[in-house]
Formats: sequence, structure tokens, C-alpha cells
Amino acid sequence: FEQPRSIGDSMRGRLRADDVHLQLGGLSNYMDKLAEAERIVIVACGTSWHAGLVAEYLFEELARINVEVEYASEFRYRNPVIKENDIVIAISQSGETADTLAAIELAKSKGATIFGVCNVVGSSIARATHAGAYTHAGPEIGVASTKAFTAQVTVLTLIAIATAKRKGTISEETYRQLLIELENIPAKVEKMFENADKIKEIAFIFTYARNFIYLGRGLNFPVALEGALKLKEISYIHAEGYPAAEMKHGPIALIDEDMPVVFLATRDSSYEKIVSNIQEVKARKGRVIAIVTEGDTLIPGMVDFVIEVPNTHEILTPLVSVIPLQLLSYYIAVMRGRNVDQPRNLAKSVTV
Ligand code: F1P
Repeated sequence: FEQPRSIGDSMRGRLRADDVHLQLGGLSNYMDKLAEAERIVIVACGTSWHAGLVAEYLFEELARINVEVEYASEFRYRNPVIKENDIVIAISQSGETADTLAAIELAKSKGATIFGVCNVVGSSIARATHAGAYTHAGPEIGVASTKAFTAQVTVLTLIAIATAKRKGTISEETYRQLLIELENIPAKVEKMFENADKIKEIAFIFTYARNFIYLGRGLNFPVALEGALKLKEISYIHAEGYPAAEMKHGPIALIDEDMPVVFLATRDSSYEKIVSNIQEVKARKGRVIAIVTEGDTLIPGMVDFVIEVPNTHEILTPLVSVIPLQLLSYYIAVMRGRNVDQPRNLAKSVTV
């Protein structure tokens, strides 16, 4: 519920549509290096890894830079190919995650330049990097990351926009549109919280579901993964996130009348394809909860439940589409009597 403030804080002082250079603190000195990079490697764990997957789409789409997103816990034990002109971006809420820290040290030993996107000022990861941008969201109070995700995505979006602007891969018009729309996001998120009761009603219906599937395409694919992770973490319901187009390569076998399927179906360039994925699930009697853009008149007639999110620029979609998924997990967990702040088996920062 803090997110209208924390998303706002993550852009405050950094963003002026009339400014040629976004104010990105220590990173500002590295903008040329970033703009010239042939490759960005992102290392992170859990929710922060999902923010990294969003960043992959952003940097590729806006700045045309090749991006690889690595689980830090795998990367650190491989012998990855890292070159001196690679930029490694480490993302971490706590700034203390042992796997992410080890991945940074490995990349550093191979000569890469390391940037950090962390919530906690002065944390071990922030100190281990060459430069970085704090999210300004503050640490999470609970264990599961929620505001950290949207704050990380906000900061990564600003970095991608600034890089694209420096490279000339986006027009002045797009640059301005994106920054102006970013400033509208906190108010749009606030509006979604006002309609949270609808999500509570859906949560009530699915409180005792045993499984969930989350499907999305493009920028909504990492959001599907994040929705599934939130549900697992705080309600202990088994949930899988998939790219919607992968469904036919396996998970479709799971669909029947007992399977709730959450579709990220906002009005974007994947819309028509998502509509046909929804038809495939409905034909197999899956129970569909669709996250749609407000005013959508097609999908509500096809599915069991609809949750509307405000319209925004496609690039900024994850900042609005993740909110109903966090709320759905939250209400289901509370209805199941779970401790949402301190889920079983989870540590706030995984330091071993
Ligand atoms: C990564 C993370 C969180 C998750 C849980 C365990 O932490 O996987 O995403 O919610 O708290 O740790 P961090 O590196 O982002 O602090």
C-alpha cells in the first residue's frame, strides 16, 4: 500500500522531462560507458531477478543493448564468459544477498564494471559496486518484496530511458512521453488500491485453491513470474508463471475446471495473442482471472473474473499490472491465516 509513495520517491529529483540528462547520482558519470556497452549482464535473486527480466525488455527495446539476466545463485558457480567492456547490473532489495554478492565479486575479478540497484543505503552489495542508483523506497518491512519490485523497475526504467536518450535510439517525443507518463504512475497505483475490494472478493473465492497458473507475454511475462512467486511465498499455494506462448508446450496439460489461471491481458502489442491464449484455456474449462486495461470490453465477456488496471504506456505496464497480483496474494494469504510479514522458511536477506 506504500507504493504510490515509494514509486514516487524512486523517481523524485531524478526526472525532469525538459532535462537532457536524467539525474542518476553516481551512475551519471558512467552514462557514456553504458551507452557504449555491447552487453549488459544482470545478476539477482528472487523478486529482484524478475525486476531484472523487466529491465531486459527495457534495455533491448529502448536502448538496443543485448541483455542477459542471470540467477546470481547459478552464475556464481559457473565459469561465465565476462568481458572487460561488459556492464554487470546487480539488483537487490536488502543489498546483503550472498549469491548476488558472490556474483559481483566474480564479475569484478574478470574486469567488468558493476552497477547496483539496491534499496538499502550502505549495504554490502551497494559498497561492492563501482556505481549505482538507490531505489529510495526504503527497506521492506515484511520479508517478501513488493514495493522493492516496483521501485527497482522504476529506477531501471529511468536508467534504460537515459541510456536510450544518450544513444539516440528513442526520439525526443518518446523520451518526453515516457517521463511524463512515469510521473502519472503513483496516482494510477493509488487508484488501484481504492478498488482493492474487488480483488478481495476474488481472493475469497480462490482461498483454498491448490494450484495457480500465471500467464503473460512481453513485459507482462516477468510480472506473471512475480505474481506466482508472491502467491507461493506468502500463501504457500503452488503457483507457476509462464510466458503465455509456452503454455502449449506443456502446462496446457494441467488445465481443467479446478485450475485458476491468471492472465496478464493489458491492451498492448501482445493483446490479440493473449486473447487467443485465453480462448485456449477457456476451451479446456480453466477458471480465468484476467488483468485488463480499464475500458476493455472484449475480455470481460470471455472470462470468469476481471480486474482492471489503468491505461499506461506499454513500456511502463509492469508498474501497474503487478499491483493486483500482489493484492491477490496478500488477501488469499490473510484469508488462509498466514503471517504475510514473516512467511515460514523465508529469510529477509539470504546471507548464506
Ligand atoms: C532476494 C530474495 C527476495 C525474496 C526473499 C528472499 O532478496 O529472493 O526477492 O522476496 O526475501 O530474497 P534481495 O537480494 O532482493 O534482497
